Amino acid sequence: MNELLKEVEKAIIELKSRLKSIDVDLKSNGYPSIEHIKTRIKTRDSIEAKMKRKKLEATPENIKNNIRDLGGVRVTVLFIEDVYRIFSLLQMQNDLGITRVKDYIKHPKKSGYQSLHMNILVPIRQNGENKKVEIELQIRTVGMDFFASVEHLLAYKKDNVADDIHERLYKCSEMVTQLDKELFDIYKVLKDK
Ligand code: 0O2
Repeated sequence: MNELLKEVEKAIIELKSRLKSIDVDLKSNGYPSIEHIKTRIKTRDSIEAKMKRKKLEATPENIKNNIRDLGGVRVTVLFIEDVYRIFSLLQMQNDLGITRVKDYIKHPKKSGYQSLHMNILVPIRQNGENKKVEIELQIRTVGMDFFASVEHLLAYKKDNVADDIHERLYKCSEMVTQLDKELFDIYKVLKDK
């Protein structure tokens, strides 16, 4: 298990460094830069809970084959356009393998949650061997991130939340969409001047 988590940690470090390098290019080409990069390794409690939900024994082999977000990287940006720009810059890096994409921006979740998720095979070196380790990257706007954090705190995976609270939260997500759009329109007006 320690070996596996060490690999995951290295993959996170590598992906973060790629993202920082992308950020340098964004800035030098006059695009808005990345706001924040946050990383996490899934805790042992959270790994065990997920394995329990999947009704699997928590052996290192099972964990490796069934939990695809042992390592997580979250990037926040100002505008939706920046989300997809970073995505396409990552797609151009041939040694990174994007294995799965879930676009919760084009198709928001019932909760109102919006974010672009992808699983990426990241090259690392471990015990003298070249390996690829899969981790999850989430990219979203600062507004979507604000919504996701509050919704996570109040309602995500909670079963005692009243319908009207879900509805009010959903309306907040619509306001975030509106705010993201309006701020981007203003940005474009001033930028294209
Ligand atoms: P936590 O508590 O954040 O660790 P998978 O096994 O990868 O196929 P999974 O894990 O459901 O299925 O994948 P998905 O949909 O890509 O979700 C991954 C993470 O996105 C979740 O991690 C949450 O952090 C976040 N997320 C997904 N849906 C919602 C939502 O409706 N609201 C909020 N606030 N966050 C969401 P975990 O492990 O489920 O939870």
